[in-house]
Amino acid sequence: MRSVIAIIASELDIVKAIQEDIKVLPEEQTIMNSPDFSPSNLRKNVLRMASDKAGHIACAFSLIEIVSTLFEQKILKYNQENPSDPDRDILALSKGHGAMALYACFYELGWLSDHDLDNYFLDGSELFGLMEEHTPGAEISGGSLGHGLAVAVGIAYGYKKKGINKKVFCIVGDGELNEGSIWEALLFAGHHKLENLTIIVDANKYQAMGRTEEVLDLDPLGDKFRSFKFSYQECNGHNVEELKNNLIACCDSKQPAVLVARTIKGGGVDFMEQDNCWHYTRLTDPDLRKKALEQVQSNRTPGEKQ
Ligand SMILES: Cc1ncc(C[n+]2csc(CCOP(=O)(O)OP(=O)(O)O)c2C)c(N)n1
Ligand SMILES: [Mg+2]
Repeated sequence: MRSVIAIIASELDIVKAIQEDIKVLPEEQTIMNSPDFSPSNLRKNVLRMASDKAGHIACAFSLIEIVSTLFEQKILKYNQENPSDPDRDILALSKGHGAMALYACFYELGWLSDHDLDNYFLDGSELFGLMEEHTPGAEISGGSLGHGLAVAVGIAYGYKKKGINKKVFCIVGDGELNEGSIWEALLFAGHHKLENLTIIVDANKYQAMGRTEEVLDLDPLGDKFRSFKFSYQECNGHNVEELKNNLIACCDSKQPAVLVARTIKGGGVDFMEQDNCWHYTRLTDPDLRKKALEQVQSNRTPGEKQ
């Protein structure tokens, strides 16, 4: 049993951590693992988290190669030993309902524990179904769509003003681009020439209730971003090499940059790719769970015909 002093000391640590914006790592996270950011492994982590209890699986799956590239290719600067390292870059997941994709990476880095993964979305868990800022590695809370980009833009603006040489990445959904607040944040970023900002659009063509082009069409998206003074690129959002090259170009840009990553919602599991019900639906059927895990473990390329 832990002594009273140990408990008080650890609580003081937590208070200090909050004051200094340092996040406390799980106790068992003393030995640094070598992270496996392969898409297959990250999707496996997502399925473990979701199990039969959480939805938004398809929303996390379309993001997997994007987050894998950011971490594996070291496009994003981070310190595995300290998620709050002052020299780190910032990654803000504005489409916070895709949190499992990022939590899958944090688990690989040892920033989340086995207990965290297995209790995801359960009562009393530290990990809710959306992006939670108190989580080690999470920079913002996200879930109310359209807000995360404004926070990321504010951070990028602050860095630029103070001459701090750090990059800010923000991932938004294509449906999220329907939010008016997104366009206000873009206007501000373009006006202030925030070249330290890269926005990645997870362009999976769907949102919660249907196809984005039917709900509120974004076309012509390239013209819109360019007119807001952004450099604009597009690529296959499931191709790591393309993502890497385009993200490097975004970081080198002298303007704020946007990369539209064309993705498949539910990418990696064939029955999810064909049905937007997997936006919310939980994987309660054991046969479907088995099928999903088999496809993920076989490293099936999103969109590949069986
Ligand atoms: C302000 C706000 N309105 C509505 C919702 C409900 N909602 C959750 S996800 C979602 C669709 C988002 O679509 P998209 O950004 O394309 O993400 P995807 O699910 O395709 O990954 C909606 C409308 C929300 N979270 N926030
Ligand atoms: Mg979408």
